[in-house]
Amino acid sequence: MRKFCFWLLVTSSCIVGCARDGANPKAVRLTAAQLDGYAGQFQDKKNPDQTLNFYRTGDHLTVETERRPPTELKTLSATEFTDADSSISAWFTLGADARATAVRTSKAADAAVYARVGEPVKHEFKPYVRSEAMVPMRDGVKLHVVIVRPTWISAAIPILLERTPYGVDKESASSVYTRRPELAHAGYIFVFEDIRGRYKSEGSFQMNRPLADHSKHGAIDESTDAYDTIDWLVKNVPSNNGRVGVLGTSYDGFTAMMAGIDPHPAVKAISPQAPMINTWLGDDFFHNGAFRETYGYDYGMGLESSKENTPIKYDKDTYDAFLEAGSFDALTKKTSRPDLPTWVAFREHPTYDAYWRARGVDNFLTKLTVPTLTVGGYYDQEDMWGPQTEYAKLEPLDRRGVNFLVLGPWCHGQWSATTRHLGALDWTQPIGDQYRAQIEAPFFAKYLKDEPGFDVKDTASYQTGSDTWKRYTQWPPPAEKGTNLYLAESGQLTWAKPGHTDAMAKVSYTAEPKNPVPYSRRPLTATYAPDSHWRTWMVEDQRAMTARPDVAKWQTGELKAPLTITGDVTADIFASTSGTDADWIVKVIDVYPEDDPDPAMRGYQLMTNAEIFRGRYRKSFEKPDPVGAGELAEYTWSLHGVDHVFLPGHRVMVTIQSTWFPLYDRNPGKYVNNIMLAKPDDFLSTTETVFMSADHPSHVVLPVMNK
Ligand code: PG9
Repeated sequence: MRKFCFWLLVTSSCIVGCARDGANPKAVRLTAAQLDGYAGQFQDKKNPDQTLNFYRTGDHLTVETERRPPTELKTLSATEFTDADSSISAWFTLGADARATAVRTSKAADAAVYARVGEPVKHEFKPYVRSEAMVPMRDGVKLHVVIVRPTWISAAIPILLERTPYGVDKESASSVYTRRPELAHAGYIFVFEDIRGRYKSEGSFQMNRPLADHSKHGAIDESTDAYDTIDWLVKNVPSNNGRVGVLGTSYDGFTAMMAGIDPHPAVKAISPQAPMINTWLGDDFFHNGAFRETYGYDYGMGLESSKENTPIKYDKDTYDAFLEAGSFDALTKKTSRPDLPTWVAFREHPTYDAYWRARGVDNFLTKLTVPTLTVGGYYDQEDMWGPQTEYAKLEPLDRRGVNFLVLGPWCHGQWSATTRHLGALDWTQPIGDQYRAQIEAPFFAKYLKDEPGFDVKDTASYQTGSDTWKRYTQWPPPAEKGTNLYLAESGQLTWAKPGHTDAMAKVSYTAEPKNPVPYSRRPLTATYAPDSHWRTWMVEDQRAMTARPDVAKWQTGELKAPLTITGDVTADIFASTSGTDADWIVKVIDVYPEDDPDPAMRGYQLMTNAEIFRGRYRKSFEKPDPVGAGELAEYTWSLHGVDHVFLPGHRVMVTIQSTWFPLYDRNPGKYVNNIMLAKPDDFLSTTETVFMSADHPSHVVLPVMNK
């Protein structure tokens, strides 16, 4: 979900809603001399690209950054300041001479501390003017747009459109510089639209509205709404050059993609970033049939309880809340709105049926209409599948060489932030800033303004481990074969195929629905709660999970040379269950050495790939069927793309488990027609067995570049 949070864009510590504690803070007055004591440039040592500049303007303290125009702050106490809508908070530490030595933007214990490094630096922010309009669609419904237009450019310039369900009222010159600094400095007409049925737009909202049959007169969907909006914009917004780019992240990435289907002729480029492409196969709501329970619950309530975003709260650890409720159905029925349309869809359409197929954008990508820059994160906790699949669908249709992909080790949408980190992961450089300045801005400059500078031929990827940007002529890069890494006895991983019989080579563990494996350290909160670790759980140290008896694990010895994997990883597992259904979760993990030069990373277990497969769908996603108790079946599924170097001294670990809670609902272990409605008695403790024999050689397929 896209949130408007200034600090998020400059820091990585704040997740959402950075408003200070307590309501209606009162302003107090400080003298000019006191305020001058806060002046300076402050730098986060861990993220040196992040600087905050404070200085006095009249009787106020003002803050600005490279990407945030000057904003006057209210004084709350001798050390605390906030802005008009409490979205910015600053807590200063003062030295003996009453001058600020450091500032924090959050009271959280792990919040970044910015140390004073010099005099404040001022930046140039050229002026934009903001206006609003209601734009008529072909069926008479009017959609609300905010238009932010540069007043410092006299020539006709292109439009950049973003269509969102998250509200556009806060968009302004300041938000444009904050969210898209490079594009704002380059000069575009920015247009933000509330999609149908959201915030100030008319009509009714439909989650991931399916593509309509465009040959039918009056049919509407996100593609036609984009078309009608663009038609109106090019005719009504002064000084536009008749060229439009459409971009956005996540839901807005989906709407950007939809603008590229049967596009208006003025659309010259699109950039779907972390686009939701198919919410049953691999994006937000299900992965390979396993239901993303907390996310489905929170997101459905967040978007469908009203026209505006609804914040979600739990009064306990969500692990306990979902466990005690028993099933998704039971939990939703405890609320006053069990009838939210997406919740009803989860209950009534647990399999990949016509309902979900109609919402799968991948099913409709039959043409590459305009230059397309797709962006995705290897650690995207919401829409990792979408970008990789969308690019792969469009690639064979690309006759002009205009299908581009950028992948990096980002969490959902993190390329918009200025940071070098995701959780404990240190990329050593500000790769989001680099992507925006060196790829995104030149992409739009090329296709909307005919300017030189865009040099991506096909794919750009930030490779972890080596910490370098790579360019590839296609994704996955050609001429590399997958290499099988086999699960072997005594917890070994071997490149050689095992030779043992089934009877000798197997490992069993118990899947216990009463005590499922948590996906992240507890306590767990609402997805977007201020203290949530939703953004970073994919890079969390896995040691607490892999130490559990219900997680089977295998690892290589210490690597003598770097092992580079670039491309798609696949799990190919032979397994049986004592029940009649089971989930299989395979993780590939980079185990850092105990003597790693970085003390924080000693023994760290970093997931590079992970994915779930729900056993009942092993033959078909449309027609699930029970697994025979003891049936030895082969399960093959994608663990997605990766670009990572396991360094010498590290080990590769593979783990298998059968619960991943409450990220995914619990598989009862007993085949029930609709897991959403499973009753407490349906949940069985089952024994899962993984085979490692010559006939049934469970393995992962790694796209090894240099073994
Ligand atoms: N991942 C969010 C989403 C997109 C589409 C459908 C459902 C959820 C989002 O961040 O917008």
